[in-house]
Amino acid sequence: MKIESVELLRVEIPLVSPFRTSFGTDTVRDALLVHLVTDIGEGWGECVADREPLYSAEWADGAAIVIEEFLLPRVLGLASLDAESVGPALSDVEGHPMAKGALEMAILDAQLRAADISFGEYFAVERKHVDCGVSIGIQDDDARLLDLVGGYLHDGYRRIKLKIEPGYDVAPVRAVRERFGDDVLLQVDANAAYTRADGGTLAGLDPFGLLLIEQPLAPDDLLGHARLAHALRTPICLDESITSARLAADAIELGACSIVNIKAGRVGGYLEARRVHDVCAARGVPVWCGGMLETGLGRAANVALAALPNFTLPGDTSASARYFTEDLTDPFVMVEGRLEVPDGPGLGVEPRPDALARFTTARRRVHG
Ligand code: SMG
Ligand code: MG
Repeated sequence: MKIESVELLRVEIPLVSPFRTSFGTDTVRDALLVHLVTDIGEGWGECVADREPLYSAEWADGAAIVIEEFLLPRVLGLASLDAESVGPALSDVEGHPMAKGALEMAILDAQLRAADISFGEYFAVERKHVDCGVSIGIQDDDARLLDLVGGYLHDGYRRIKLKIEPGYDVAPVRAVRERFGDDVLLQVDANAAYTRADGGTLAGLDPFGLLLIEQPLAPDDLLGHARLAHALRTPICLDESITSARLAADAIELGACSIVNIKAGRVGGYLEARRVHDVCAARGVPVWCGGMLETGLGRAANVALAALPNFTLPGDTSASARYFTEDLTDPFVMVEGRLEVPDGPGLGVEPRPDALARFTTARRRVHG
């Protein structure tokens, strides 16, 4: 494949309600998109970097610069380009997995559309549907939280995740358990808001039968997570810490986690994400698909990835309506708590031209 032109777009899509985590509040999904035109057809990539470097070190403006100045020239310099050659071509650039992942996704999409193969077929998945969970932001009061949880359970979501932070942890979990009972699959995500000194507080979650606690401590604190895993009954799941398949293998061997959240952008793309899946599967560690408030483009790829066999827990792969009144693509609609794996060529979805025109805040041709 030969890249003829590359455009970087920014789209801003309002969220149906603010999404508050331990590190900040999002009211819109401000996404960087990569649009390729190649000699075999077009491809789309979505970068999951947020507007500010709060979830991780990357941010959308920075990712655009890195793609234009450092990643694209390496890919354009390849004698023979396909998705498999992207990771090795970019490996001398330190970090920036979300920028790398977005470019690789666009190239993979172009490659698969041209070959009439879906992302799911490329991953060799067998499932046609994936189970949906939903991630609920930090709420100002219990009444609002319980309303939200009740609404999502009524919609059919198969697992509830509550965002937590110091001072907002045991109480919301207790409130949800008291109202909705012990059968609801329930988990929490701290986004690294606790320290090694908080073991006692986190042990307070043990009586509630949670599926897991996600990323309680700092991303680089594998030892702290391993100690915590020994001290708690609730399984530890890592998100921010897992930046590669090798890191996943190390974290498992160190006892720092017994479940892994997989996000392609965090590990440099869907090919490395599949390798994370494989190392976890080989070690008997279940995985689930994380989310970064993706538009329908990223969601399509996530849903395909989540159909791999070791994704045995419901993911943060919610329906479009959980995020947006109107998605960039045709919406992902949940039926009986599941989303269908797209089966069209490539991502199987594309931006609707009218939605793209309305949501685009900036676009710049960086090649061709
Ligand atoms: O896409 O449903 C979604 C969001 C899921 O909670 C979610 N993501 O740490 O797992 C996580 C957070 C990070 C994104 S915050 C903007
Ligand atoms: Mg998380």
